Amino acid sequence: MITQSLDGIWTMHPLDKPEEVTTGTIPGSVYSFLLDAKKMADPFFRDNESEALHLMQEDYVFDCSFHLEEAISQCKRKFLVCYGLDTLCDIYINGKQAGKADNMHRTWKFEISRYVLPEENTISIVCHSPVKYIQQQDRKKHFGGSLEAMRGFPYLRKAHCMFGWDWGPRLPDAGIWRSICLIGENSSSIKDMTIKQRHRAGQVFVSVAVEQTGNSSIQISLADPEGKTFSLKNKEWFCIQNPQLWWPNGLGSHPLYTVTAELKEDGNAVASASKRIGLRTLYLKRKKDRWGESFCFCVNGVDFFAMGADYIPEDSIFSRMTDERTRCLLTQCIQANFNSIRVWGGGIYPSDGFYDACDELGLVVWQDFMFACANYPFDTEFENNITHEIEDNVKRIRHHASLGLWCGNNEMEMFEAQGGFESNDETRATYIKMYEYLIPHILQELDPVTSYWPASPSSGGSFDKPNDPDRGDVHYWEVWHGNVPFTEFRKYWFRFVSEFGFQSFPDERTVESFTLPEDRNIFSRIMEMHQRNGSANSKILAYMSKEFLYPHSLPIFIYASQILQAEAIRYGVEHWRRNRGRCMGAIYWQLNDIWPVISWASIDYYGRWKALHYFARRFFAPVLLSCEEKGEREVLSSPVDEHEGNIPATVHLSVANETRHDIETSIRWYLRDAQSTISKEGTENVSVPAMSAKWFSKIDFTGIDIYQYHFHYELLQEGKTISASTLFTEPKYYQFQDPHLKIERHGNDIFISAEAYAKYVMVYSTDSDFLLDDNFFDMECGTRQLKIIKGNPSTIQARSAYDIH
Ligand code: BMA
Repeated sequence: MITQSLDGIWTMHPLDKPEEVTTGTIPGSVYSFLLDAKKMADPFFRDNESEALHLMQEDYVFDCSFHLEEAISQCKRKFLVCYGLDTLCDIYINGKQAGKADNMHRTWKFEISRYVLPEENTISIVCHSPVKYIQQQDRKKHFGGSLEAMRGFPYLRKAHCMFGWDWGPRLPDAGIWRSICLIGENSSSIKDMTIKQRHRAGQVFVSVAVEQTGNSSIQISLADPEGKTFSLKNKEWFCIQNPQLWWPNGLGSHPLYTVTAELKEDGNAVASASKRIGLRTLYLKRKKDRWGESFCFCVNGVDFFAMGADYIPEDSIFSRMTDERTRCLLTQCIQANFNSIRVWGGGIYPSDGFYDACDELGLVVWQDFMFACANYPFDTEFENNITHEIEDNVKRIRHHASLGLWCGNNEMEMFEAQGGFESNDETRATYIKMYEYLIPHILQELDPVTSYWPASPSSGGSFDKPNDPDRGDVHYWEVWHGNVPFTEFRKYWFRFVSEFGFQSFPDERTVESFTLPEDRNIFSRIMEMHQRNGSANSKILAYMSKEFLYPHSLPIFIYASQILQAEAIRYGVEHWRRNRGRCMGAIYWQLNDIWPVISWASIDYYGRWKALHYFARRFFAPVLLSCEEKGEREVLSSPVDEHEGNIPATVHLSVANETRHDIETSIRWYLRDAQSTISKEGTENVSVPAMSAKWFSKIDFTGIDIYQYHFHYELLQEGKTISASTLFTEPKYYQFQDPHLKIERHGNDIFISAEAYAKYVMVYSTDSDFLLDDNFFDMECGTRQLKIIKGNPSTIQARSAYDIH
């Protein structure tokens, strides 16, 4: 097999305006070509999105000429292989139609032997307007779906969120979004390669099955992580002694083995394929228990608590999502101690680079199929189309060590059950066909090993209470969408929370990137255009009014909104980790952003960490000391009740140990006032078995002045002190003293000192981005040392909860 890449320089023009030619780079799109050529305004700035959307009313043609390489020209059969065509495309080689495509999630392979000429050739790909198409189809018959997306979106196998979402703009771009190449084949080629594993004590058996077109001899080799190779026979079990097992982040290392297959004719290699695998067992474990039914991932026989967030596409201009950028994002998941990530169904099946990085970093992937918040026009053609899509992606992804679960769709079982998105008996019948018949049948054939879950959330399928708190996974949105206070999280012991979230504003400089100075008011039209969830800016204010004093400047408002978000999510995660065993996963909504926007993300479009990401680094730490406090916030909702004088002030400490080692350590606690003066203290030696959570001291301080005293607690862990604090009242009522925060920098070391108790200390710079080993933390009077782990700011400042007024 010989490959000739067609990536590189192409031209593009609107179908009916051949004179308007733009040169650009493939993989690329209408927007990427026009943006690179400075022929369109940045769609992320102010309200430019509308103009950009308008451009997609047209059809566009992408052209390129190529010289067919001699080696391919001599091959018997020649193919055009497109790894991503977005979406309604007609493909012409030398003016003759060689193919058609209608699904951006598929790999398209067209035989072009009879169209291609020995030397000079042209290729044209016409991309038809996705907007016109969905509008036409929707007029014929409407299928319900997410209201933030354009009507008719379920008609196209194109990332749904390109048509708008409650965090994303309507930028339904078109183009050649992944690589494109020519392939020449003479005789044999590898059709498929499947790899199986069987685990025994101290041994792993591996079998590789290579399917080929032709009768070449097959050579298979296996290289261990150190590069030592072994040769294997096709479809026969090979025993690996002392296997190096693959573990998720925090549980062990992530060694990878490489399987390579070669087809040989007369001693020459005519085709080859190579896949990296990890030796592990990994499945979704469900067992009836006293609460209902468990739902947890089990790796190499060890049940673990899944910790992570939901992933959405990283950029509305898809060709800007490079493997390097993705790896950088995933590395930041590891920096926040994630062991899992959920790929949400309204975007794309990520690139191979995404899964390679997850394999190397130890991130277990919950992989939705690309169906979300929609009813689909299911007929034979649609069935065929999605069957190919599922086959392509399952074959591409199934061997990855990181693949933890295939999931049918996002939220549709729940919406069908509730009658949402215009669901009816017909859509429910389609639902069952797609997610409980078609997909499981394809998986039975192509990947019977990886667990399958029909929907997120689900309790197992067939509309049986999909969001049941006692079985399956849950999307819990009463906090936020339902406006209930985040203290509600503690009323639930979900078995696995795959979505729950809280919005915040991104960094000031991110806001500046899409606004003019006059737009920088949270209720301005431009700010609201970058807030796609109804009137959520006022929702943030409503939640904030319960926690903080009114912030008088935009920077302080942004800071307070980020703390609010981080506190809300921490409140839930810590509770679920304390109840480890009953709950076995907390995946918050959402990791990242597709554009600069106010959203639930913990890392914004520019890669800037919100307070939540630093909080995640602490609340997802393998060893977590947390405190279930009861005070004013937890018990009383109205300030009127303050005067009744019976507000409790109790604490209950817990350690969650998500490591494979027992730990022996000690806990120290203090009751302090705003000057950090200690009025009570205690210590406790604790031992916590591996993979468990344990409750410790329950201490009652009821009667103290809750506006003056706070609880400070520490865990000594491997020579390091992990410290946190809690109030018994809302931060707005606590009588903070000015901590006069001071910063000194020596190289990458920062020393921050406080003259009083400082809560939510944010260390920041207005001149550049940087990352610290900790931020948005609480500190008592004294000095704390921090490390810069990325960036080199020229000025550094700090603020704390005292500054919110
Ligand atoms: C969930 C997701 C998304 C959505 C998010 C926030 O339901 O599946 O569809 O963006 O909530 O509303």
